[in-house]
Amino acid sequence: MTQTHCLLIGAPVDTGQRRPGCLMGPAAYRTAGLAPALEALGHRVTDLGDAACTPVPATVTNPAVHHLPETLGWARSLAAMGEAAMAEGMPIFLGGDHSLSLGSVAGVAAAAQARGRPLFVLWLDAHSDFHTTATTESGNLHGTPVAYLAGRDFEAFPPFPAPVPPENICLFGIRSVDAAEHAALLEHEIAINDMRVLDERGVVAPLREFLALVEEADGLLHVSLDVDFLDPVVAPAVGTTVPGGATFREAHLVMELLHESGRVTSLDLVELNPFLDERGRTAHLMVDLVASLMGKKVFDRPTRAYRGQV
Ligand code: Z70
Ligand code: MN
Ligand code: MN
Ligand code: MN
Repeated sequence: MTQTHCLLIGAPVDTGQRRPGCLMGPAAYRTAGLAPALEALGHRVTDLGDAACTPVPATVTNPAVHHLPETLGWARSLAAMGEAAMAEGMPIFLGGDHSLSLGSVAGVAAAAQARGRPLFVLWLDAHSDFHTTATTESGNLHGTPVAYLAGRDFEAFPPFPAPVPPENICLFGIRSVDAAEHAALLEHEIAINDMRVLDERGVVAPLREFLALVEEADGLLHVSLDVDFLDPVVAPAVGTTVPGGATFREAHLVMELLHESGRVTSLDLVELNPFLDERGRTAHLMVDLVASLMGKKVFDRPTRAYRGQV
């Protein structure tokens, strides 16, 4: 099995929404044994510790937006750490709320651009996170990173390095979209695999279609895994639970297909709120999912099935 150098980047970001607790995320992943789980699969792990935040003074027109200087500060430091880590191996960002992706994906995109490789983004989430600083009504910047990485107008933030073309973005699992996001998504050629699609087609066909595009373009693939992609029955440790999410088995299958693709070059783990967890079960599930993404499986295929070959 190929060994990956995994670089863990703690991102205790709590400013992209209003419920305290996500800042405990990196500690929860470490406590749940993320590093040993990766090492058990033969990977090399370097824990870079937690990023720091120096607030960046700034304002935007929309008065709803809150904690802008802090969120900008996190984005700046995470982009720098992410870009540097891409030169060493595979950055894994331990969130922290989803506003951390305003930085993580920017750093990854800068690294991809420097290598002359196209970047693809798989967004595993209940939400489309397609607000701009101008359209968000909640003012919660965790609802904005897809718009930023797609290159939409974004006040106060540095221009996104090499915006990701809409055809390279895949939203997967979404089931909560605000009106302004809905209207904007219709204007972009972003693949939208909402729950209606996944119920009808399952997770395999739509994911394989997207992975085929990555393969064809010889692209790098960033995966952003929001805990609320999962059904709250199996993953209760999130601020806003949205019913009807991915099951335990669907989520593992997605991770196994991603591993088989051999294309994933960076990963965000976001929105875990350990304060809302039940005896660490959500943190442990997230660690298990990362293990599946990094090659953990019951058997190597093909195996003998009852009367025939799989
Ligand atoms: C809504 C907003 C959101 C969670 C992302 C929700 C955004 N679209 N919520 N992740 N839990 O406020 O912009
Ligand atoms: Mn999200
Ligand atoms: Mn979400
Ligand atoms: Mn969320």
